[in-house]
Amino acid sequence: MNSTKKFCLALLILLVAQTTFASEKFLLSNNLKSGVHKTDFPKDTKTIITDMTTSFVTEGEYASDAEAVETGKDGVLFDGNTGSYWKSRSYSKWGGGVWITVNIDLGGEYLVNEVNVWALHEATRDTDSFQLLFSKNGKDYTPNASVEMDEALEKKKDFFAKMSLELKKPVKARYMQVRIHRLKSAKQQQVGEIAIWGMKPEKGVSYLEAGTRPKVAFTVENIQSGVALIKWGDFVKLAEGVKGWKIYKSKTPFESVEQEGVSFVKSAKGSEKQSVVYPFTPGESFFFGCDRNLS
Ligand SMILES: [Ca+2]
Repeated sequence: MNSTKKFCLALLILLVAQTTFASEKFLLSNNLKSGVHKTDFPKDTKTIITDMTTSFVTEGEYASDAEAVETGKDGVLFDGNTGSYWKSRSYSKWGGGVWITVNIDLGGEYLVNEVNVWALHEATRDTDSFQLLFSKNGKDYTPNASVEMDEALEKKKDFFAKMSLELKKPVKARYMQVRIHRLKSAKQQQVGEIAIWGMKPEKGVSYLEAGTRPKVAFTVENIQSGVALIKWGDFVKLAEGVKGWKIYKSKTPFESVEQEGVSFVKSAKGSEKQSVVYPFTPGESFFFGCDRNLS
């Protein structure tokens, strides 16, 4: 096994026959609309005014910190000020909850291709990541992607860092959820602004739908002759409800486990983050696939 390749597949993805990559980007979250505070968005930002409404999630595992809900009311997360004005931030209780979770209803279906969150990046007040989920009905949310705070950025007083999640494939959706997670070692998080970007979907084009789960992202490395280590640990944040993992192999690249030449290698428990596969003949090349088991 001289070379192995990162490879992803998911049977669910096969339902998507065609995907258009949206290059155009319009602000969908009305951040320029209120004009109450100094806006940090250029005045000529390309914008589509939407009927967006938002609400904090206040129950369940991802419930927002109560003080963040209180300070975040009146739409301060979408008012155009990314953090310089203290009344334009949602800030959690000192030592309080780790989540600020917001449901967003765009008021109609749009093709979403980027989400930004501005959060304070200081020694004791910091955010480590946010997750983006989409929903078809405004109730059940499917994780799509997540992004971490860039740790290369220097922590500075009053510095609101921009975390940017650009979707590899835009998603056609009306409902979405943004879950912003406090850095565990920090005492508080402060979020200045959320921005949603995208465009109007074109008629007759098939897009990735809100309920579609993302492909499993994983890596493959040779750890010794004929033995490979497959790791999907970075993907677990997006693996809600996964009961187990299945690994497949083939001598040729594949998009579906039903393709000729693809064979099942092994399964792993839902709680596992990696698996060792062997034995393979040294010198031969294989392609691997990793899928999730939801039932
Ligand atoms: Ca704001």
